Amino acid sequence: MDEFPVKGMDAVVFAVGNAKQTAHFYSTAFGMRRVAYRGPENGSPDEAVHVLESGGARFVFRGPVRAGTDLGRHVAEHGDGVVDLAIAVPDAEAAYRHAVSNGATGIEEPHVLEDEHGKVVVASIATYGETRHSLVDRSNYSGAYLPGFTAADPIVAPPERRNFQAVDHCVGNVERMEEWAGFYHRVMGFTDMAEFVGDDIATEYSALMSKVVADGTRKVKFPLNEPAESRKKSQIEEYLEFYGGPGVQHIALATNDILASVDAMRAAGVEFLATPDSYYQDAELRARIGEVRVPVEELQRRGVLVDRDEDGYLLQIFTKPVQDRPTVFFELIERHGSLGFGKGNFKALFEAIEREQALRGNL
Ligand code: TYF
Ligand code: FE
Repeated sequence: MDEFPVKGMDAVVFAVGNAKQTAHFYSTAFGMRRVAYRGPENGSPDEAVHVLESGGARFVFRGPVRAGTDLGRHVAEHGDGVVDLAIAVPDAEAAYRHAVSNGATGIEEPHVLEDEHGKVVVASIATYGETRHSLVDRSNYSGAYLPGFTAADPIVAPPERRNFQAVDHCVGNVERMEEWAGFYHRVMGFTDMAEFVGDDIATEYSALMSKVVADGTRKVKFPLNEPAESRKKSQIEEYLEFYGGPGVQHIALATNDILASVDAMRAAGVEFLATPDSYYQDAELRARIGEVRVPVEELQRRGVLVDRDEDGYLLQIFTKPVQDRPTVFFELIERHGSLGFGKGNFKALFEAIEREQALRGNL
């Protein structure tokens, strides 16, 4: 029996300086639809919260409305960032008890939120840095998000085609990868996935170590990065310095047409990392990736990366950081069988990240 059953990601919750404008950006640039709101108008005097969706992916943006709040302190310290990787569970009470009895720090005891649309049970535990995991059971709820929120109109008419339909994985930058992998093993019964970047690769070009923990069904996947010694300053070191400690580095969003999504998001002003033409001309890579669903020239035109393993292939591309600080960014990923994370692309990807790091004067 699964000791910590999960249903998937419930939401990615961000703390931001201005939730109203952030909700606008994710509506117009990411093509998300606003579905719910809570703020001073409906019983939340200290913060405004906008809830946006794209298929099964749900982002929640919290912004301080007045001076002197802890949310405002969080934003001042870390900049815009992720405060909660909320996990959907079938039993929040049982999940919380399991976590806490295995060493997790409880933040919120299980409690019931109720309104005319039903009830939601929520609890939360601490993870790396100031990040938390809420454990959410919304199986008896039909409202827009949570009790206390009202349904809200989209900010702009959402595009006919979604740019993404689910959260594929959520990556944390930490100081001690093994310690946090152990936390997920112990507290949530997660296990390691095959992808592992150790010291060997680290010193060559990546300046990081990385491993992936996931629940038994592989619906919730959390890669964890740790800075590694190298000639240059690690991109993870840069994150830790500018975020002010451990936190969420990137959110990968699953799409079924990465070409259309990149085109739409780029046209709306989202900046993606560039991939040099040499990547696509590399004979070894061309041989390894074989046939994919579109001509390689289509990938090259947009800078989309390809990786293949024994199960299939994946297409992926990364945005530049989406706020002034070089911290949180996004990935679009289109999977065709592969369960990996693009290990074959690490060299090209990390070189692209380092070009940006150098432009910022942080390499
Ligand atoms: O999630 C992953 O593992 C991939 C690759 O700093 C990656 O998206 C790993 C580390 C990193 C950026 C991307
Ligand atoms: Fe990723």
